[in-house]
Amino acid sequence: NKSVNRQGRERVYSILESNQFTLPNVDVERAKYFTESMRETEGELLTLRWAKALKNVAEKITVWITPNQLLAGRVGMLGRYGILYPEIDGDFYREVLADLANRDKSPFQISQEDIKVVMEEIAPYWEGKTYHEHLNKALPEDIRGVTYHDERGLKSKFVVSETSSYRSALQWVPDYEKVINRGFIDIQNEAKEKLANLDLNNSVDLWDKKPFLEAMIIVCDAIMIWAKRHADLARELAAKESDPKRKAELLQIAETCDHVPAHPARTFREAMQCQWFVQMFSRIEQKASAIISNGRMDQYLYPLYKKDLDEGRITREEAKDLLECMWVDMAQFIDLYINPTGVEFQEGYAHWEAVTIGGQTPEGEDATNDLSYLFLESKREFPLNYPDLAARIHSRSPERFLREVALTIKDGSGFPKLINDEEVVFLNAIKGCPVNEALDYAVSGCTETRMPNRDTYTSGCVYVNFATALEMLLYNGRMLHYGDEVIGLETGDVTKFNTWEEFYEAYKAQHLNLLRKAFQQQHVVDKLRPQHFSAPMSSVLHNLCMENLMDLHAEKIPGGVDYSYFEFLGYGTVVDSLSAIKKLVFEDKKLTLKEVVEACKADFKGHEAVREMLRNAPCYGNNDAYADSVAKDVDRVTQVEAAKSSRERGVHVDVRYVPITSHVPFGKVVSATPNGRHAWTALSDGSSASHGADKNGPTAVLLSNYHSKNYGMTNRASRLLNIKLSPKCVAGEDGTQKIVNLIRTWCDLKLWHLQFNIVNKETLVKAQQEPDNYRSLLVRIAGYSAYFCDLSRDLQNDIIDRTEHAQF
Ligand code: 8X3
Repeated sequence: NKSVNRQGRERVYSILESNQFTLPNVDVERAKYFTESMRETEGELLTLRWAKALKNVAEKITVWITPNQLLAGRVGMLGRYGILYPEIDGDFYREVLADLANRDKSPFQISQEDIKVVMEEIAPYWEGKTYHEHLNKALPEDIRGVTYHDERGLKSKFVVSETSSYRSALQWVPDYEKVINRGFIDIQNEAKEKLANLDLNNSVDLWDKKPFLEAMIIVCDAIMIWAKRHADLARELAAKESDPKRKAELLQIAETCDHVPAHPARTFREAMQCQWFVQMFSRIEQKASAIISNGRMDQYLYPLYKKDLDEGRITREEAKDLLECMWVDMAQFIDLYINPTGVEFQEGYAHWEAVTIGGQTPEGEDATNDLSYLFLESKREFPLNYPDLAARIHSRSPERFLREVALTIKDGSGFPKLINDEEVVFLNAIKGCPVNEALDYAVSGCTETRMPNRDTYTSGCVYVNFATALEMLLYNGRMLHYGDEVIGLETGDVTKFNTWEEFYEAYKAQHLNLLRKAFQQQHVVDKLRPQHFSAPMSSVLHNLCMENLMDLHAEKIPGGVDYSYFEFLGYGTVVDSLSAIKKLVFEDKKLTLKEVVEACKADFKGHEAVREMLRNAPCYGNNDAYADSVAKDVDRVTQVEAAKSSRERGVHVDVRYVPITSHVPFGKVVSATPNGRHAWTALSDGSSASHGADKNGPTAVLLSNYHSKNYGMTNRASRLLNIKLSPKCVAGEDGTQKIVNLIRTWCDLKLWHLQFNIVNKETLVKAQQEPDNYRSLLVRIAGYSAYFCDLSRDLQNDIIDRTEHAQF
């Protein structure tokens, strides 16, 4: 979004520019060698089969060193690439692969030979075995009815959408620090020792623990073999290299890969390479949400960074170069969605490999250090959309940190997003995490957090389109998009309700009906996940898995804290609609329900005056007590039901308001709503106000968010909050200070998340008209930034239509 200074960054720009806007390729090797091994091991413990499959991949997959790179390792061909996970959704290949390059959202290319490999060597094995097929068969008919819109479950109904069949788990953060400090030989020795101490006369030891520990040993071998192959490749390339500078770099890469991740890292460079191997190998292991995260990089890298600086082994600029080398290779791994719902929900090549900075130490002291500032500096000077950067803020965050965060936000590329310790630490601790671990959380996704040795895996969560509950109320259990099909409850003729109480009771019945179906769906998902997926590397790095000798995909791990999230979609849309009806129909009696329904049915054509009245009713996002109290009650009702489900299922069932890009496809099945929203347009996103409804500035947005929260209840997690500001209103020193003040207010209010777009409407509209001149314009979507021109027209319009606050 600004002109950048390339001096000193020739290396990373040369790598970036060789592929930045190219169409990503599908690389089939991971799927091929994974499948090859899985054919051979049927009947064995799943964790052992998975470890053997990973070893087969590690031994056979092509190894790469990107030209000019200082770090070795990628898991696919040169350029931008994505890989396949047939165990999840291989049953979609027939429908999707041939047309991948032509789809309008997140296209990929795949060669004809590779399609042949997939269709002949990979897909046949998985036929009838994929997770998605099993889920489609296992869901009871009434749950399927709100989930899918066809027999094979290839099309979402966009009412109660499951997301588990395009990812094996939600985001994850491996314990990188453990590998950096101990190395895989030591980690493997721990498994060997446990194996030696088993009592093989005991059936559990023999049949469960022994194969599990064998799997742990094999997976450690796998990653070390893979690393060693990079050392060999670097030496081969060095032997052929004529440029002495590059030759020396390649020899250094060889030496580094000989040492890590097998042994503890001795230098910052080795720590970076070790982390990169673990990160990349985790992508071979499984598809956890949209890429696993980087954890608290400014914490676990700091000791070796400081040591190298103090001992003169590295300069600050060289450290930054190494970090940026990681960013440019990270930007080449593109999370590939085969499942069409995944494509709709994760538009613009979504990714959230969050790097967490700032926050507190496990002892509760401020954790900010020189590396935290280095990450912010790098983001300002090299405004790439990778990695996703998350700043943890707490009540004692130093002024300098907030100022540098504000300066980075002002650059307008959407970084960093802010996560509030004052909310997250409390919630993690109250749900059973030791407080020092709760203080040591890392950001893992759009807005989610993880404690690498306390959290357990969470299934891809359910997205509930609550704007459809409104429609089902207006049309007696039906939706205009789906005609006469009864999808919700038949609550009767809506125009017959005489009081707000009767009307709201009927809304709640529709709302709770969807919610109960969502929880039942999620319970089936939680039961099936461990039958289909395993994660040996993530397990060997998790203290509780190694204590209990259980795979991290197990349904229950003793000592673990289990979360099960669900997404509330259309919060602003629902609240504004209810608030308008309460005020205009039942209190002021300016409209009848019949008039509202007729206007909505006609998408307000010929009913423009009604639409104006509806739009001018009290709206969420203005610090308006009327609308905010409706918002608070809808959240309360949702949490009461979630608490019930928590008790039934023994997991923390928590509401989140995190849309990614689902509010666009969800809006496409929802006709006009009583807040004056036109049919088939986007719903409100996350916990943000409806488009254009928030008219009182950003502080009022924060206050509405605050007043609508139920702080006395705990079945809550992230509330994603987007705020768009005009560049002018944050210009200069004054502007920086205003952002700092806004962050302090947000922190005091204990809101979970905040992120900004700083861009003018005119710029966005121009970018739509002249995409070639705006290729590198980054915008904030939902927990990640993407290139505006990579987005569909609908999503572009959604961003254009978000309220742009011009002053505060
Ligand atoms: C983004 C949302 O669904 O992956 O973090 O948790 S989800």
